[in-house]
Amino acid sequence: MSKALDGVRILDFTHVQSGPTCTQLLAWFGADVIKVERAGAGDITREQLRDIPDVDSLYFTMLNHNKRSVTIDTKNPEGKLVLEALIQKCDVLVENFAPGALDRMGFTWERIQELNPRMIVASVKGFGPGPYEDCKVYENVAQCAGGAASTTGFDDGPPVVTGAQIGDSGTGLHLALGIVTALYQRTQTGRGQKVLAAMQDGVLNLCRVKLRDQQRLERTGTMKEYPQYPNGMFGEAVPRAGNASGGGQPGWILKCKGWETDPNAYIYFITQAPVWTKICNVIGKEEWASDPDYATPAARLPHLKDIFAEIERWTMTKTKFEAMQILNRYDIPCGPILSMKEIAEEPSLRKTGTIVEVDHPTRGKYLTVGNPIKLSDSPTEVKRSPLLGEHTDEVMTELGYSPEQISALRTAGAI
Ligand code: CAO
Repeated sequence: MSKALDGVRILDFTHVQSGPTCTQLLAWFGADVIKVERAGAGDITREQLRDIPDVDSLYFTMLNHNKRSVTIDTKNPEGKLVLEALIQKCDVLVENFAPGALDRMGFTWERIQELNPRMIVASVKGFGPGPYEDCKVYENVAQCAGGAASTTGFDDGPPVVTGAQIGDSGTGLHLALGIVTALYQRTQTGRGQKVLAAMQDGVLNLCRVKLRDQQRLERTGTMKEYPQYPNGMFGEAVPRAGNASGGGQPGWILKCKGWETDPNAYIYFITQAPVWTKICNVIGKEEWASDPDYATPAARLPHLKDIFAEIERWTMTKTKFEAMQILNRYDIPCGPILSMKEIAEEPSLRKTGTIVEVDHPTRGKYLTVGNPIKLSDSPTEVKRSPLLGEHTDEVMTELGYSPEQISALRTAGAI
C-alpha cells in the first residue's frame, strides 16, 4: 500500500529528542528520512542512558525508527559538497541545532535557497525572536519558560515539570505539522519556506487553558473550580491546581484498594454534571442528588474537597480496574492511573500498533511507542533505527558518487 508522504525526501539534520520526534513521524508517514550524523560519534543520544554497553541506547532507537543514517563531516570542505548534493536532492531540511549553528556551518537560508529554491527549512529552537533567542534549550527549560511548570504541582509546593515531554516531543509534533503544511503550500507556490517551532511557543500552546485562566483570574479574582477556592487565597498569577481537571467538570485523583503498597493504585474521577445522580447512587449518597447543597454544579463547588473525600471512601474499597468497570456501566468518566509496566503489557495497545516490539541487530528485541496517529490509507510499519552510517554508501551512490569517489571521501574524512 502507498504511504501518505511517499516521494518526500527529508534531510534530517536533527539530534537528541525534539527534531528526531518530528522526522520519525514523517518517516512513519512514508517520507525517505536521511539522517546526517557526525562521523565517528553520531547523534549524542546513541550513547546516552545506555543499558547495554556499546549498543545504541533506547533513547536513540526509540526516536529514530524508519530512517537511514549517513555520516558526513559537514565542516570538512568536501563534506560540505556532499551536504550540498543532498540539499539539492531533498524537499525538506529539518534541524534543531543551537541557534546559529547552521549559519556557522555555511548553510544560511540564502545559501540553501540558492542550492534549492524548493527547499523547506524547518527548525526547532528553544525560543523565538526576543531576549532568549540565542539560548540553548532542553526539555525542562521549555516546560518552565512555556508556563507548564508554574501551573503544575500542588499549591504548597514548588513548580513541577511533567513526565510527558511536551517541550521536546511536543515541539517535534508542532514542527511536523508546519512541515506538511509548507509542503502543501509549495504545491501552489513552487517555493520553499522557513518553518520555525520554538519550544517555548509549543509548550505555551499546550498550556493555552492556563492563559485562559490567567485572564479569568484577573477579571474576577477567583476561579471556583480550583482547589484554592473556597479556602485558599489567589495571588496575581494562575496557581498550581494539583490534580484538578482544568476544565468545567471537576475531577481529582482518588485512592483505590491497595494504595498503601502500590504507588499507582489510584483512579482519576470526574464528577460530570449529567451523571451526578448516578455518582450519588454508586457511592451510596443518594440524598446528595436532591440536597440543594449538592444537587447543582454551582452548589457543589464550595464542597468539592468533601465530595471527593466521600467518593474516595468508595473507591478505596475497589481496585482501580474494578472501579473502572462499575463506573463505566453508568457512563461516569474516570480513568485508572496506569504504570509504564501496565501500559507495556496492555494487549490492546499492542494490537493497535501503539506499543510495538522491534528487533535490532545489536540490541535484540525491545519495545517502542509506534505511530500514535493512524491513517486508514497509510499504515505505519515500524522499522528499527539505523546503525551509525549504515546507509552512507547507499545514499552516496544514489547521489551519483562512484565507489572510488566514496572511498576517496572516506579517506579524506569527509564521510
Ligand atoms: N559534522 C560536523 N559538525 C557537526 C555535525 C556534522 N555532521 N553535526 C553537528 N555539528 C556541529 C554543529 O555545527 C555545532 O558546531 P558549532 O557549535 O561550532 O556551530 C556543534 O556540532 C554542536 O551543535 P549544538 O550546539 O546544536 O549541540 P550541543 O550539544 O552543544 O547543544 C542543544 C544541544 C539541544 C542544547 C542545542 O542543539 C539546542 O539548543 N537546540 C535547539 C533546541 C532543541 O532542539 N532542544 C531540544 C533538545 S532535546 O530534544
